[in-house]
Amino acid sequence: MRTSGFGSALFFRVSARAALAAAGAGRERTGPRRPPRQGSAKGLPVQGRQPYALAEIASQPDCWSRALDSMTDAAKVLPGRGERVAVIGCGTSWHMATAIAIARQVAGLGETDAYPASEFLSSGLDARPYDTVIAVTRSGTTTEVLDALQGLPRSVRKVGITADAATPIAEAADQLLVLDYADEQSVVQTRFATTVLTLARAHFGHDLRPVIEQARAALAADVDQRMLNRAHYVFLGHGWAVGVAREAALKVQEAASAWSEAYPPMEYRHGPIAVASENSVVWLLGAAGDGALASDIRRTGATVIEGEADPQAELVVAQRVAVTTAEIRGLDPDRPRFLDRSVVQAGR
Ligand code: F1P
Repeated sequence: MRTSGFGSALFFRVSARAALAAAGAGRERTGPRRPPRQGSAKGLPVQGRQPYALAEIASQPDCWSRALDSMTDAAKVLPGRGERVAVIGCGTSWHMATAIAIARQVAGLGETDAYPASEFLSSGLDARPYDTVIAVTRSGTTTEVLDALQGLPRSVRKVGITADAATPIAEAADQLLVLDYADEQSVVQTRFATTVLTLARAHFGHDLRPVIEQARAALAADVDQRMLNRAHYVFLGHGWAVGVAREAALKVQEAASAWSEAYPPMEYRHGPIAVASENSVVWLLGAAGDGALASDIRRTGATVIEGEADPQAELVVAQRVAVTTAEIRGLDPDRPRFLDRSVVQAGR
């Protein structure tokens, strides 16, 4: 086994086979690890405990710091300058893939694309001459992600970023980055996703220390009451924050069963603004948009939130809005309706 100098399994680089051995797992596929069921039925409120998601959201600055401490090892696995890269995932992991791909490309480190893993093979994207394909998957069990990796030629380096090495991603990938310290009990992903993003952004040269401080401040502050329990949420994010905006919208859908959308800011006036009303909250992540956009949106009656922090720190606030809104609505934010930790297709 090739491991990092950390001397622990908290964050390490191993060959795929060694990862399975390190986790004490056999070769057989393991099912998704599920949080203990405490509610009376799917989607019903859970009495007597705080949602796991709240503690997981609050732990993000610590997880991000831990990721920064492990950058030397991460850099051995993450792609170097000039490599042609695709980043794939499903759901939250796809949105993080989008943010990572745009951030890398904008940093001038090489061509980088992002795709939903479910479209990768069917659209013939696997035929493009990628040097490295990175699969982001907290569970390590998502069928579309595993299929996409397994369909690639041997010449393509396959990197898995996961929270659980004792899963099929260990066989499907050539190399793993394991962020088990960022794994979650809640079905709804928060800290795993943002820790992956932290790792990638730091690798691309972003300074994450101020972002960690912004997130700590955001966690210490009260949530703006105007953001809670609204009928309609819109998140606007520019550049790599397009992926963050989509992730914020997904959190609101998953945790709070609320209607949400996400766009690049300058797209919003090209149609979607027609839906906005006094029932809407429109959130410009990282003060996205030109000077006139916010006032154009205000004319619809919508509440406009002009974020001033780094979009990744603002995502922490959006996660809190989603979970708090779920609680107001009597929903269990840890166990959204019809969702499980991962989608494992029948018979696989
Ligand atoms: C991906 C995912 C989650 C989503 C839901 C189903 O999981 O789509 O993002 O919230 O729980 O699974 P993974 O491949 O990152 O484990």
